[in-house]
Amino acid sequence: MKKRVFSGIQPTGNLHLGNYLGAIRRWVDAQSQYDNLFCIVDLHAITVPQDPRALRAKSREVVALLFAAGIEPDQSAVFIQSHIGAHAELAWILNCYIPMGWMQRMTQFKEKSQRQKGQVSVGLFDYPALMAADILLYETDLVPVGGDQKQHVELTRDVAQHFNSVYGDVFKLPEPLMGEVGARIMSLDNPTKKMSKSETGKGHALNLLDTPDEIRAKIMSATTDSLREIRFDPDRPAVTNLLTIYELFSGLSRTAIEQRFAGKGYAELKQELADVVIEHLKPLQARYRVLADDPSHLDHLLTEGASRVQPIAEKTVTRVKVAIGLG
Ligand code: ATP
Ligand code: LTN
Repeated sequence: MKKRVFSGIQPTGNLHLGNYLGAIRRWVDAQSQYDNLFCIVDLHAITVPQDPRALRAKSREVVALLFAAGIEPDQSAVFIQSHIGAHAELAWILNCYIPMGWMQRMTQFKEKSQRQKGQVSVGLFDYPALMAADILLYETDLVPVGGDQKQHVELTRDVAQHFNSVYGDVFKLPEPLMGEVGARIMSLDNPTKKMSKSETGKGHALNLLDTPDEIRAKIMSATTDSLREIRFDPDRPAVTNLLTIYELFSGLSRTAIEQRFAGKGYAELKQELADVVIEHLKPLQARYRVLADDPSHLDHLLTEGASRVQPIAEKTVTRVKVAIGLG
């Protein structure tokens, strides 16, 4: 029996290199080892205001990008969260077992609620309960995510443990799965912030669907420091971020990379970085265009994904209801 992997991605903004290197590429590389479920989390997306048409279009775009990046329908079920009613149902139940204090500690909520210009919704505060439901519904073993989501997976474990201690063995405890390199790709214009879909500044993120010219322009104007030497150094986040992206795309070792750029300047590093990023994204973008041109095929893949996961989700909800005395 293969271990089960579950992960989610929000259909908001533009997918960027942080999403790709921290999450999607790792899902693709490991998919043959696992039983994989990948969910487009549109119910999470509505924790902040969304335009209805854009949201539906983005969900399809993300699905097409996942397949274009190499997710294989025969190894991985890809589905949309709102197509499976059990996510919201279990989230409500878990809500009632999560102390307010646990939620108040979540750093993502603190950051996102500060950024929110209008009202902050209860849903944004409750986001981790829905994420816990996503994971626990499918008896997930492993949750491959970027470093920003580790705290949410830990909360998921905590609520599962708490629940099991009261009601017996209802939930399986999941583990987060993170890469050593690339778990936190930083913004190009501010290397103290993670690259994020919700930041809209022009030079902030490298998006998977950016044209070669856009990629090169963004990399060439990325922030650096005033030192000369090109090397990996945690005290120099800007150059280390560029080198990390280079490392992940080139497959070279850190020593080899530092040797390659010894005595060279930032302009050369940036040119070479732009070359590898553009080269790597070219086939992905070509596959994306083919998939995006065939919406009925995408819908077919989504229906198939949903029908594979639905029975697993229903079984869990039934077990939970029986355990707590509902119905
Ligand atoms: P937002 O910042 O608007 O919340 P996001 O860019 O974090 O969005 P998500 O859809 O929430 O995007 O994340 C999808 C996956 O990408 C998650 O596994 C997340 O951990 C990972 N991820 C997001 N940003 C980065 C980053 N800068 N570096 C590495 N992984 C990341
Ligand atoms: N919160 C995650 C997206 C997400 C997720 C999940 C990831 C929703 N449900 C379940 C892993 C498992 C994010 O913002 N990246």
